[in-house]
Amino acid sequence: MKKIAYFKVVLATSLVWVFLDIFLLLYFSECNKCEDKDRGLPAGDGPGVIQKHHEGPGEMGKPVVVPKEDVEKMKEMFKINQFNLMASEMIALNRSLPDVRLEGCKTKVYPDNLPTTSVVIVFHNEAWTTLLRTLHSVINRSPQHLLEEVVLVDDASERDFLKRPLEIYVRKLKVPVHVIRMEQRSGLIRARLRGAAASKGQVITFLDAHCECTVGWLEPLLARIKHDRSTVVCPIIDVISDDTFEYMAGSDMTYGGFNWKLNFRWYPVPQREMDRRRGDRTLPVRTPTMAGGLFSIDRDYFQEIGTYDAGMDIWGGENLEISFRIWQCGGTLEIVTCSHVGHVFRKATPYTFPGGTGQIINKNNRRLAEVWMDEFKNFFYIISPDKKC
Ligand SMILES: [Mn+2]
Repeated sequence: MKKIAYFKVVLATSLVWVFLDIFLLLYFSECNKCEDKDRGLPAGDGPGVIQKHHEGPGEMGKPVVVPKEDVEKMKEMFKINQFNLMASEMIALNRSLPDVRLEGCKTKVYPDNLPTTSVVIVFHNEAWTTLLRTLHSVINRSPQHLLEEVVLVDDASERDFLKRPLEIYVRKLKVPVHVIRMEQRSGLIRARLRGAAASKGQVITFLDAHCECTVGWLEPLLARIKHDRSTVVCPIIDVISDDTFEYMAGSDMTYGGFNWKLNFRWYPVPQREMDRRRGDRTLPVRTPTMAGGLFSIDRDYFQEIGTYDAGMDIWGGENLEISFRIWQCGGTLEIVTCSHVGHVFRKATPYTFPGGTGQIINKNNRRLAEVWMDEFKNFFYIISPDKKC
């Protein structure tokens, strides 16, 4: 009889523990308390997020397949950042990527004494996982002695996880990461200028907040600037799918141009530029304009050319403005084909601007035309007669 009583006590205690475990599991696995606006922040930063073994979703840049039962939820979450946030949350913050460089790039040797760079990243309501994946890829794929620091500039985000949780997270990283806050929504240009002013590397590298740097991305950029500090350099921008987060190599056969509406456009690299490089595709391409999100520039040269047009608002036109400025102030703008950085291209902007996007881009483009285009500005006004004030 004593044995049975003993057994009952053991069973009862075990059951209590089992129920407690189930309760804890259910409580923490369901994110009951998450508000919609805080989506994008994973439940923790434990081992599931930083992966050591590269077997999880999205590794080697593979597309992520969302389970059928989650498709409706996935579509809802897509609206928050205009990319597949659910897929992004499934991928490790330090996922592996393929080496997409041309064979000739993999064996290039760069000088030891390259200038150091500060990486400046502006964000506004960015998702936790895309921002942190950008950061980890910068830190993990840059030689530490070349990376002075990372400066994150928060352009007045409203999401709580981008406040203190972000500051706590970046403290444990092996590279100094500073978080700077704009007091009010200031736009890309003024936020970048603030980040640049707060940084100290000889080179300033601007990146978007949803990028992934690949192996060997930094050295070829810095080598060009060391060779000639009036050279402003862009990597090849690879495409990270906004639907699946698949990593797709960009082409070294396109460069930046513009149309007379002053929209940035990609065009095939012309034969004269192929000839100038004697057909060697691993050599940098001179490009008329840059896409804008990703480039490196010598700090002093940036000052000499007068930085950006700080009168431009929010976003749009600033990439052509700085392109025209570089060429007309005696500099050179290049796409360094041995440097690859991925960027999540979106079909729609998730950002809202006071007065609407159209109005802001028109204003910025008018400034661009009036300052840098002399009589060529007339093409712009003929194509877009409503833009003239
Ligand atoms: Mn972007």
